[in-house]
Amino acid sequence: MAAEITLLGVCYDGSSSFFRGAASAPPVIREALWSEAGNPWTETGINLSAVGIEDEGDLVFGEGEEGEDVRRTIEAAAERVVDSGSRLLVLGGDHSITYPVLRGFRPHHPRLSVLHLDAHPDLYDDFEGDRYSHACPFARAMEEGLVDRLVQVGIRTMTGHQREQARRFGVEVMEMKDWRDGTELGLDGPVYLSFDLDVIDPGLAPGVSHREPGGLSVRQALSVVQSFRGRLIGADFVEFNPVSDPTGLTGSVSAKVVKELAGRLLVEP
Ligand SMILES: [Mn+2]
Repeated sequence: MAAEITLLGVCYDGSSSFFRGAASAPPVIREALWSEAGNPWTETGINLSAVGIEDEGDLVFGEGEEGEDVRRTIEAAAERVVDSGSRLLVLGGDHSITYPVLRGFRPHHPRLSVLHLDAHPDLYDDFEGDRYSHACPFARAMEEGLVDRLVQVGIRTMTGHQREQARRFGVEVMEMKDWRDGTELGLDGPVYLSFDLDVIDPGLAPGVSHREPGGLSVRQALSVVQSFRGRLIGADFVEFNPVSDPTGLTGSVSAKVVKELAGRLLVEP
């Protein structure tokens, strides 16, 4: 029988535009997740030590390993897990990995919504000449029809071009400036959640590559994860950069979010 949840680390930051380091995140998140400083229970009452969590370990890509081969490897690994019937929880890595992961999901989900928490819309047609940059994954996913609905929460870095892209693809953008707690996102059916850590205010989670002030509190972000409607069928957690987290605080925040994502993956609506 397939494990209920499969963890997969993707140690890749070759598509980061500004500051590398996210590739080193997966082992740091695991260590914080299972640390004896805490316990394995989610806030929603699930003991993660008692459920079937399989850890596939990490896909590790070396310096200079980029491009099509990397994307194919990530897609194939995601698809293997989805095929097995287990729910995939991906630990990134930079945000570029979401596009190949969604390619792995799509064949099994003729109907698929994506809930995307992020400071950035990541809708650039290309970024500095790279169409597969971590600033572009949702442009690629929408172009390819990998997603039926894309709902973004926490956005606070819109540009004219990305506003145009959002209109073109019919993206439902909930900008941070307009956010109200308890906003009903209108999701139903299968949902994939892509959680970019920089959606959280950098005062609370400074270990990211692009600090964008004015974000969600940890509590607000957890509340979205715990309470949106729909059935969570897979998730990724990306853009934690341990290089800019000397105190380890952001590692703790990361583990907390990943824990509640895992709990939510186990909830049957
Ligand atoms: Mn971001």
